[in-house]
Amino acid sequence: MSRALFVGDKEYFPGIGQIHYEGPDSDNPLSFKAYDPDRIVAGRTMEEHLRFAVCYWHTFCADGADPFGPGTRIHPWRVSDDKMENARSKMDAAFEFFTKLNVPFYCFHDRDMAPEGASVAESEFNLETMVALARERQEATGMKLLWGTANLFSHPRFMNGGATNPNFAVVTHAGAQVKAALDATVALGGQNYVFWGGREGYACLFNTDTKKELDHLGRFLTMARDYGRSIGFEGTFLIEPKPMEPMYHQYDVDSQTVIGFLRQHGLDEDFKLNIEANHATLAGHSSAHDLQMAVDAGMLGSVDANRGNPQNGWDTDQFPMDMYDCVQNMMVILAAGGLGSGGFNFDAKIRRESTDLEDLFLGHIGGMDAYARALVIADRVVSDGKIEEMKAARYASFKQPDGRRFETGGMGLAELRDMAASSPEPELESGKQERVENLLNDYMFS
Ligand code: XUL
Ligand code: CO
Repeated sequence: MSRALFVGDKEYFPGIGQIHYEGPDSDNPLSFKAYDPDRIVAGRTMEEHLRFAVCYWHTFCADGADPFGPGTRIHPWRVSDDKMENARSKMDAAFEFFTKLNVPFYCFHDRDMAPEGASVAESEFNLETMVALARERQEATGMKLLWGTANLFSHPRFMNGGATNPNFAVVTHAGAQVKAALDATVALGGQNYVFWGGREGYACLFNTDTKKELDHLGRFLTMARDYGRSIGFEGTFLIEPKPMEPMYHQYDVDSQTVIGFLRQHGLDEDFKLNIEANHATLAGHSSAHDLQMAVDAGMLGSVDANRGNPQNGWDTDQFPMDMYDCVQNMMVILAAGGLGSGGFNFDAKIRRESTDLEDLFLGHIGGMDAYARALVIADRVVSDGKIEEMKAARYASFKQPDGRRFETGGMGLAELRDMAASSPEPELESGKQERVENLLNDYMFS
């Protein structure tokens, strides 16, 4: 059954139809060259593997404004001075975009979808009103919600943080927003709920009680978990690590920091990680590293797919297109058995200088094709098994009886010492880094 590509009498992206797979030989920029939703790779369709999501904030809210100048893009869904009327037209534009792009999922912050009101109750009412409309649109289009979240960083009251704010009165507002955003996520059948630290961090150690703030964060997340479960949220709670921006120090620095925090607070059964490529690079890691750390802990939840700019450390949120990064990320994800209830959310924005409405499509098409290509290449790497075999061979000594005994706790430090003393100097064993890197190029380009 073919579905209407937009609702009502206004089409926000005229002249653009549904984007289809046309293959690598097509010269139509508004087509997929690699992303073929029904193509089977490693036993699943591309759509099932990649579970692409469009984010509301960069795509429909951000107009290109930066600290040096105002927005450059005109949003045709800004139709009046009435904020709720704009929220409705924005939603129509959003669902038209989702349908035309042919993605299965979307993600939103409460404030992306519904404007803040003059009171907590009015903000809740605004969100409930928009959620009711989103539900209708989801039913009409088949779109699903990958995750919802609350914006605890834009309003001036959150300048010193939300859950970690030194002022309890602000913490209550953070609680009110997260409660409403959880209600919204459940009402929309959201498969996950995300906490990104926002301003959960600090600027100056002299005026900050870090222990207290981190304890408050643990308490707050526990309350959110308990509330979510009490209203029937069965999905995964996700924390999205980021080391800085906007705060000088953010508490959720990287995968390993967050994993330790979740375990310390007994939250590791309900929470996993949402790894954003550009956040990992801000932390001085590759995104594949942060993904691997999450996989090793059994806590990989979802991905915010984007990239930074290699020339600076900022969170530039560009669309992914660096194939080495995409392939390395997909290798980790595929070897781990996939993303489960997570997906690839494009937390990415087109550049300030990209001012055509069509550019929103081009950015997403490029990102989707990049990860579709990466999936095919990663499948080649993983199913061939050569790189994995080389990795395993480096640890072969732990398959021998003494190595096994060391791993399983059957040995003390003194015995370890005696073995060193009674054995010849270990032979140098090459890590063969160049060999595996060359192999990766072979998989990518031959
Ligand atoms: C900010 C960021 C957020 C989260 C959701 O850097 O990544 O958009 O993904 O709050
Ligand atoms: Co993000």
